[in-house]
Amino acid sequence: MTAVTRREVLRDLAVTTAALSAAGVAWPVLAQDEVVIPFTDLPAAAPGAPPQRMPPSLQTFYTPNDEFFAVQHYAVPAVDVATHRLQIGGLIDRPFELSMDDLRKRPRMEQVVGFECSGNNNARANPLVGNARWAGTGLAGLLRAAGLKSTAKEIVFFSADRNSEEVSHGGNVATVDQHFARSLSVDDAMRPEMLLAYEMNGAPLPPGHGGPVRLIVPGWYGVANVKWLQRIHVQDTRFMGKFMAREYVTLRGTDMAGETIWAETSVARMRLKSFIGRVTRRGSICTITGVALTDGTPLKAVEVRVDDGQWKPTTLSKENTQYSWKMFTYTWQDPHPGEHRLVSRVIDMNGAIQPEAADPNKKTRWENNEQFVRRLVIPS
Ligand SMILES: Nc1nc2c(c(=O)[nH]1)N[C@H]1C(S)=C(S)[C@@H](COP(=O)(O)O)O[C@H]1N2
Ligand SMILES: [Mo]
Repeated sequence: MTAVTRREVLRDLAVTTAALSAAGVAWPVLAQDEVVIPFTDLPAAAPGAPPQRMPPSLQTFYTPNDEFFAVQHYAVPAVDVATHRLQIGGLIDRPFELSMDDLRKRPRMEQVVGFECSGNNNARANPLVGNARWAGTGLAGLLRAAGLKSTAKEIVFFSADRNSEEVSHGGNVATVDQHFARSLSVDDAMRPEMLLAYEMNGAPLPPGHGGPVRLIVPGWYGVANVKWLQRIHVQDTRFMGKFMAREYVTLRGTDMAGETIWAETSVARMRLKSFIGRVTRRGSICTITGVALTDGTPLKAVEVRVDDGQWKPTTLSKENTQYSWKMFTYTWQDPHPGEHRLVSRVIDMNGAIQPEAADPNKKTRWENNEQFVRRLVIPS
């Protein structure tokens, strides 16, 4: 994939990834006689480009920091670790600010969290996904120390990155400077898994991934994980910022007592999803590897189907945790030479099944979770 192709993934978003520049360098770790079988459902690599290497490479459970995708809507802001302050204010008893040293002195918490950008889609083979071990301090403890007032309803997370935005409502147009910001309800923000992260896979959080400190909201789509966190503001009204109420909004029709009601919702918890990302061959045995994503609801199974065969159970990685991506493998014995179709589906504890096709009642481009049929050719 070229940078241009990747940029098209999200059209108006600035998508960068170190994996692109490293594409010719970081090769899959393969056993001596093991080869990667390329998918034929992807656009062909440009002449001279390294052979197909789709992110996620799925070679490892933890995505290396320099291969983890990055999405930002504005320029990466220059944040000085030594002077950076995280400010907490609004409807709290004790407004305060914290240096990075202050944050590091607070109780340490680690979480393995995998997420995808809600703009991922099968047509582009879902490259915007990763899994990492994040470390920092719990959000709930910090909010408790601040003392939420009884009127507090919503917690807003403002970043250091900002841009001039034209805002138009009711015929009035204003151009103002706005920070990237997202919010959580008090109930969501107080959940024990919410994390203010300053480390990624054991290293200080890299600037490209929101360093020195970002919010990690396990089980939610990427957009919730506010990078370059600067200000936490507690308020008693709904936050209506660009990335809550104008962008990252899904329009969906739902049946309510026999009538289709069209409603818009802010992108939030991840929908049940899985996809195959890698097939390798060693002699007569192929290994199919993929990942599943959930909102934290425990899984029942991930299944794989080859061509028109039965759905077969896969093996789930022992490293999977509640909020990690769920890696799975399936051993495909003696595949016949020729063209094949491979597809996966995930089923959760409540019996919900990843849908086969896109929801015809979803009219917007976020939150795609339909099954992804992969194609490849087994050489004779
Ligand atoms: N401050 C800030 N945080 C942000 C964004 C941004 O543009 N600015 N993009 C969001 C989106 S859309 C995604 S998918 C994730 C990507 O996180 P990553 O770049 O570490 O992969 O960051 C989120 N946090
Ligand atoms: Mo995103």
